[in-house]
Amino acid sequence: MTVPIRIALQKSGRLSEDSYQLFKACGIRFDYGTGKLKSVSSNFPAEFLFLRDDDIPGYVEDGVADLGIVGENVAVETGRQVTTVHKLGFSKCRLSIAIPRGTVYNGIADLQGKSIATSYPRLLGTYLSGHGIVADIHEISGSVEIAPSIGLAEAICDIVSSGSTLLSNGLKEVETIFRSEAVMIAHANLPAEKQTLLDQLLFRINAVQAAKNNKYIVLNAPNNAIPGISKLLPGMKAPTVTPLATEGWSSVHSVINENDFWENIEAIRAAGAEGILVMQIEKMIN
Ligand code: PRT
Ligand code: ZN
Repeated sequence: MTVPIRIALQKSGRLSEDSYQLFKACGIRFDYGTGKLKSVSSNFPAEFLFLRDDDIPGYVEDGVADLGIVGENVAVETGRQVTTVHKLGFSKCRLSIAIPRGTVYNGIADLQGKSIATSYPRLLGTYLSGHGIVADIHEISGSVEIAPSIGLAEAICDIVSSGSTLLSNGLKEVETIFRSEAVMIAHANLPAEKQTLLDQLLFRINAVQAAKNNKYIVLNAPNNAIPGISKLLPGMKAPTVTPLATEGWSSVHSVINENDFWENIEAIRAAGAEGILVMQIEKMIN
């Protein structure tokens, strides 16, 4: 019998829902959000543990869990010996230094000798020493953004997403020290059978992510426009071109990348395409 792979997920927080949705899109079913601390998948050899995100790297390092999903900020800050096996593309944010809005800032040298409150002393310390800055780092575990207004520190270093928390606390972002997204981390020495399960999981995750990053496109064009359009739509190998019932016309089927979709679609229209349909792809396997 296969020993299940143990996967640690955040119990409740910014990573939880997207982590669950990722496994769901990979066809892996398990009970989630029931308040339980552990759940066994009904259709994949996996067991899920629901924990606080800060504890996940430690559990993975110790081998209590084989895999975990955390923000890169947490993975690096905890300093645990784990392997980052995949970037997951959600919970994107940045770790930034911010100061009161009215304070003049000419560059990082202005932070020399300043007091900075943060929950990320390791990441901040590495960044500052890399820039030759010695500052007084105050480690606090929450509500970092109020530190300057209560006189605890002259600056802060905290996670920023939209920037609205900084704005509403009268702060301005002056240095971005780290960019983060959710990552899958793994125990450093997985036994062979667990590595096989991880490979199966990564195969599914790649298919789901590729599908998310691409769209299926169908269009009609006069035959003389097909070579030009095909160049713009290379697809997975080459586009599928089939004749239309109307003489001299063809239909082109391909995939188009989500990132530069609007730019490319203009070029495709200019090359002679019409009747363009764009559809979501559920899974994409190269
Ligand atoms: O309870 P547990 O310890 O498990 O959760 P937590 O409260 O420590 O973490 P949680 O759920 O808040 O965040 C989990 C992870 O999500 C973080 O480690 C980041 O990798 C990522 N993430 C993405 C964020 C944000 N966006 C974010 N906006 N983590 C925190 N914030 C906070 C930030 O600390 C600040 O207070 O949101 C505020 C800033 O947001 P904006 O939009 O106002 O800029
Ligand atoms: Zn946490």
